[in-house]
Amino acid sequence: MTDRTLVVGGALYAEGRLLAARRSAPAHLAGRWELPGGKVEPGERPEQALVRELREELGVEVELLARLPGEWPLARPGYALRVWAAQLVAAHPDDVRPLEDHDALRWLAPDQLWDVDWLEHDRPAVTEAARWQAAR
Ligand code: 9L3
Ligand code: MG
Repeated sequence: MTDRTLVVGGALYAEGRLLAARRSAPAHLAGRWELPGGKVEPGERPEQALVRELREELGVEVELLARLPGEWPLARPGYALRVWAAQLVAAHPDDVRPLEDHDALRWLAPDQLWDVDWLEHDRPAVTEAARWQAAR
């Protein structure tokens, strides 16, 4: 039995750009940017949870490409973040909209990765995503 809660995030790429999503809630996270995703539910595999979260939050179907190496503790005690690189299935990046939990999206080119105010604990994941993309 573990009391650890796994949070999964997507490093979602389209046309060489990484999606950053600005949180609208809760208040202490609002305005900060993240790799979209959320909590794994009981009985769910992390990969399934990520596909579900990106469908709920962005209305998109995604294909997971690779688990990025690493797992990062989040500000909430007992929470840890794992991230997968992913790509859109049959959708254009301009058609992706924030449906819940976010109020803005940006597709960041490699030289724009640090233009947004990422949540502290997402920064190492963004670094890993950039490394993964550069090696592709
Ligand atoms: N969180 C941090 N970075 C991320 C994600 C998807 C989530 N890339 C944090 C914010 C919340 C917790 O994990 O404290 C649960 O996320 P959500 O279910 O509210 O998206
Ligand atoms: Mg979420």
